[in-house]
Amino acid sequence: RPRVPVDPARLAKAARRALSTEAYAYLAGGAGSERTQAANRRAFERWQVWPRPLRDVSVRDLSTTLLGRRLPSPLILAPLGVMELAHPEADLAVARAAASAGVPAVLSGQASFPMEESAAAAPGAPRMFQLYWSASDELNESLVRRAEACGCSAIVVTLDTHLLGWRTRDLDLGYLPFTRGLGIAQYTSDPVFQRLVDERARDSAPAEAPPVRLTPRTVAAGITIARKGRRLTGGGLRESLRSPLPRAAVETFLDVFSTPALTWERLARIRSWTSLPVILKGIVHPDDAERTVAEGYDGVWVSNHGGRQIDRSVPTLDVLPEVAARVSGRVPVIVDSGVRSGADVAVALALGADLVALGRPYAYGLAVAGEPGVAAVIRNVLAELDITLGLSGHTAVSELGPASLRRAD
Ligand code: HOC
Repeated sequence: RPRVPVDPARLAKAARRALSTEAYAYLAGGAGSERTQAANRRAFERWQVWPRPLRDVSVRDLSTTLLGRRLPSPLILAPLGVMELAHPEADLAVARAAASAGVPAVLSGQASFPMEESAAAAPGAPRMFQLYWSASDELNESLVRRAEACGCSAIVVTLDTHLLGWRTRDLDLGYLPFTRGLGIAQYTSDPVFQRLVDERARDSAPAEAPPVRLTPRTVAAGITIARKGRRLTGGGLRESLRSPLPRAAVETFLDVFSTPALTWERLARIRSWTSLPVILKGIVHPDDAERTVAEGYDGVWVSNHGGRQIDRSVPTLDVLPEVAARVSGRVPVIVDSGVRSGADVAVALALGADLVALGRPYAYGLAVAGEPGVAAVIRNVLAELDITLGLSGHTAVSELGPASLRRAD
């Protein structure tokens, strides 16, 4: 079994070695000159844990609650798309590893497996669904209803991707994932999406072309080929796109994905589709956090999409205290972007987060060793959080606060 480095920098290097150039670029890359990614990390570097010894910390409690559910720790897995780039078992491996640790997984809207398959891979495990609000509200409704049916306990609406960011690494490499039909399994397994593809194919295919028949397994030949090996092979994938079937699906996806017209008013339609709690992800301004609560949503997720959407965006850790000051105690505050370790989790909690979401490190664990790799990364982050808690003189994550930290000069 491949060794999964404990050190976050060595873990990223091991993932780079395990992946094709395109796959690593997609997972590791950010927007523009990747200044937001760097700023996310710098924001963590500005804080130091301020230890208080001689307190009895022999019993420590990492547990917390989210929307009325007790969780073993404040860690959750952020939704990451196109995980088949990292490993053939993709979302299924992630769902299993998260379930073994009791860590909630947020099933990605850009997943490589339909949400029902991820749910079946980890029955009873805590899970949520990430909705990218597409141009078709009929499709959005269908995705939300499927999420409810497969046991998701909340819908996380991602609000920072209404236009795809300027991803320089992907642009230079030809945008492999989305031009080749990867990461669109939630759509291709959806009856509304199938109908949209059928309509598109009918309009554009020659009369003698076979009728379009989509199944989660067959729609994008690219997906099937990518699952056969760890490394993506360009020739086979390009060949597969000669078929009208994946092309129609990919084109339909690209048609509906961007929704720059989304507003607070339109977002409110989600309330007629589900009674599940709705968490808004991509909130970085305190006024938007305030409005999230005023409009009756159930959680604020402070995120800049891991620095993947805007170059020079505000670092999430810098705005977290201002957001938390406005909404803490009324709705849960979740934060992501730049979290690499258990000590990072402790800092984010001390600055006002109720839960902290981990992204790239678990994708790297997946790339290096599949499900055990994800499990190892989760284990390491939680172990370091526990040690940081104890060494700084706390017995519970709820004790972490501004007094636990000192701002670096
Ligand atoms: C063309 C659709 O969250 C990412 C993901 C997925 C974005 C959807 C792109 O890469 O950050």
